[in-house]
Amino acid sequence: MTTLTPVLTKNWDQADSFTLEGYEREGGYKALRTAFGMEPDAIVQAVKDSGLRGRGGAGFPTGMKWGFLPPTSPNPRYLVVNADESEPGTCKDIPLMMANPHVLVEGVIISSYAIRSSQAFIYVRGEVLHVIRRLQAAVAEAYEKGYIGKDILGSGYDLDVVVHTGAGAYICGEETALLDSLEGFRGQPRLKPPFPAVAGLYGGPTVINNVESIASVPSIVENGADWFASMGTEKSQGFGIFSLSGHVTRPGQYEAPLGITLRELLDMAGGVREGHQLKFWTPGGSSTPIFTDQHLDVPLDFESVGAAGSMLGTRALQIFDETTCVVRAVLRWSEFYAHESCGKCTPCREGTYWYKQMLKRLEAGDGKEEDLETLLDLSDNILGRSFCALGDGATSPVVSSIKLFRDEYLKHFEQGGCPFDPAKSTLWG
Ligand code: L3W
Ligand code: SF4
Repeated sequence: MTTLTPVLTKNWDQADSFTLEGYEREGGYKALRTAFGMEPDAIVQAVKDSGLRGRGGAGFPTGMKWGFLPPTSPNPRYLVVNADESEPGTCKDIPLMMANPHVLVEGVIISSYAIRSSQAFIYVRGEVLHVIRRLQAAVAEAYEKGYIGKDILGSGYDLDVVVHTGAGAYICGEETALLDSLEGFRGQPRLKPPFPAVAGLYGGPTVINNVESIASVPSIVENGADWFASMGTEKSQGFGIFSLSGHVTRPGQYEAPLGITLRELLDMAGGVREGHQLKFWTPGGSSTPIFTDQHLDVPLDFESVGAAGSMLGTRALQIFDETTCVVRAVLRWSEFYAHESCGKCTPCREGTYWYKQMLKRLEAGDGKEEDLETLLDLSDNILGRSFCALGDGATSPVVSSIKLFRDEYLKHFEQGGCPFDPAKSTLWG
């Protein structure tokens, strides 16, 4: 039986967990002192050896990404934290920054030192004003204590950290759109390569990592790469925050080793809401193909979820019981993608619009079986043909729901309307 491994979440139940005092009482900023006793390259090596993979969705090895920085460059190096959490269902970075902002700040300082950068940015989603204020306060406390600024702790190392707020566009969570936005332009993805590690912010070599990835670094420095690698699975090492939401008895954040199953997580969370059964769920947010109760025992690691036909993504486990109309859920997600499509490329700009139009019609019962083939054909013209991952992600709920719940789509046409009573599902307003 897998158990929880509270590291990033360990102090969340304390009233002052977000203050410098509360964080230091739990051993916070010890890792920073340890880090300054190490060569920067040794920290990069430790992160490589730990097996830490990006926690923002793609799972790219963090230490390897840091290793892509060119040894010399005429431009300064930057560290950028992607704190633009906006994926439907994804809700781990925002509570992490609210409850424990200093673990991110400590991670930023250590990571910047490791990659030899003297300027870091934390790019936060603009709507979460409470999080922005909390981060700004934590950064100010760290400046005052001498953890950020000139000659940090007498190490001779200087660092400045800026908390920058976005303006509420999901696309700015795509790393290169984020960079455009940070530079003051409209946020739209850039062509890759060059990857940001080579030419990123203001053309300088730039490491961009998710909040949770950077926040995991202090624990690796303090406890060692082997400690981190001893958790999780062979290729998906360490722990991660699993966010359970929707029709679950105790929704919330469950920090556990990668490889835990939904069945185990549901046991900890009191199960699906009383009197109901699991119908479908997302393993990693709305951009990952949906699963059903057939997938309760799939280990939630990058490889196993991939082999079962989805993606681990951001570990945003949205739980839907039998009262939920899958067509309606997919329509809601598709409306989101159509709204957030940045419009730069045709397959996504036009395709997400047509998804929305068609699904609206189908959900209302005004459709026929051939429409499902049209939806799949449309998906073929978006997936792999879009400029960035937003377009690809938009196809996931559509294609997977047709595959798993074709009969439910057909029922809508047969009955000339939605067979579900929206009042019975607590999810729809
Ligand atoms: C240097 C190379 N760097 C890859 C870097 C690249 C990036 C990272 C991963 O999408 C996914 C997406 C969403 N030299 C490199 C290299 N890199 N090759 O590695 O890159 P990539 O392209 O695999 O993924 P991505 O564009 O970062 C992220 C999925 O996550 N997702 C989204 C969640 C949304 C949020 C949110 O709301 N904030 O996290 C959920 O599943 O669909 O597949 O840094 O530069 N040769
Ligand atoms: Fe913009 Fe969508 Fe194309 Fe990405 S896939 S560049 S979000 S239009």
